[in-house]
Amino acid sequence: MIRYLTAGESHGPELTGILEGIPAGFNISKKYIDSFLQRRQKGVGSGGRMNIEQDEVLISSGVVNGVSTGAPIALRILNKDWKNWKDKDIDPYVVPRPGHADLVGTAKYNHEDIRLVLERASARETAMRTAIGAIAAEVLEELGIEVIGYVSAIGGITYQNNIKDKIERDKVTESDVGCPEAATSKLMEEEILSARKNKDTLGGSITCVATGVPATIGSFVHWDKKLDAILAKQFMSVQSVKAVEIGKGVDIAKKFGTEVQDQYSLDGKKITKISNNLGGFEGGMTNGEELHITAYLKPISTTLTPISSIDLAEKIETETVYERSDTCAVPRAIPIFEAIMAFEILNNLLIKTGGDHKKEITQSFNNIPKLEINEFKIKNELWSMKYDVE
Ligand code: EPS
Repeated sequence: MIRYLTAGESHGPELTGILEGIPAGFNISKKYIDSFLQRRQKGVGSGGRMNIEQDEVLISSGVVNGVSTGAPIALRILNKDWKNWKDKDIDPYVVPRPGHADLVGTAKYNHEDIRLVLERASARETAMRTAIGAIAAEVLEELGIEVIGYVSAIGGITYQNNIKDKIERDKVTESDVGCPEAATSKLMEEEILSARKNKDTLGGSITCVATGVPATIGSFVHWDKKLDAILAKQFMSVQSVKAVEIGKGVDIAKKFGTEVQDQYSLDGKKITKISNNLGGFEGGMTNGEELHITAYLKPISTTLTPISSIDLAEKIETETVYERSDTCAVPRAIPIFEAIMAFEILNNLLIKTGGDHKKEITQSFNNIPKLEINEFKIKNELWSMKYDVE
């Protein structure tokens, strides 16, 4: 229902995006999008580039007087660093960083300098994906749906919480590493600072929680309609991500069935669950619980300490040469995951509701099943399965 394309190089003039399919009548504000972009630039572990960029979005079509018109939305984010690059004699870049797209990307496109790969492979590209998803997040807010991300691990320091604990956005924002618990935040910050001191890099994990998402979004009838699978693909597509977990997926794989199923009970007319180990999905569909997804990011490939590589020009073994980068990109990546999660929730919600204008969408939204016992039309009588196969 909604789709987008992005373009832009990390040190080129600008990032460009086109978002199509946002229905008419929703408030879309530059201020709201900019708040996502600003959060993407903050956090302990950021590199020197973030002192240069103060990202803001320019909306040049599809939103008039602050309201979506239904037409494609065109977005631009200017790269302030461009002025430092446009007249520069750029040093050759001939030693690929293991773990980055450098080596394979250069072979794939037959480039004569590795920089052409890193320019597009760079996580700078996520600025535009964040802006696009922020629009989806603003639309979802009008329907009472919110996505909150937080840092759940930095290196070996993990924030241990219960999946039923409520995550408060203020606590996440107050923390310089994006972890809602002050004591763990401090340990995470120390871990990043120590990695920087040791000329190394660190990864970690970000968990996103979506509240207010109705049940029955996504589908079990075909593999490419399963919403948990769609979200896993989206999360996986963010630079550095090497694993994605839905709910407590990793833990429950080690336990018995009777220990981990989110068993049903009745709360008046409502069917509720005693736990949420499955992170809000059953059979690829939302089940009315909070959605929980965690992305695990590897440490950044650009390390201040040289590691073994190959000089592709001289064709000899050598060591990597340092290129300015972040020590740990996890804290500032929170809004990226919030944005892409919001995008796919909205996309799949619109597949369900249809509609070109907010009014139509709100009406169908209110008709989505609430998993109340009276909604079920189960007959409880004998029946047969007949097909025309003979
Ligand atoms: C990145 C390298 C750094 C990061 C960059 C991602 O950029 P630069 O090479 O200009 O120092 O700061 O992230 C961003 C610029 C951004 O906006 O997120 C990389 O190689 O992936």
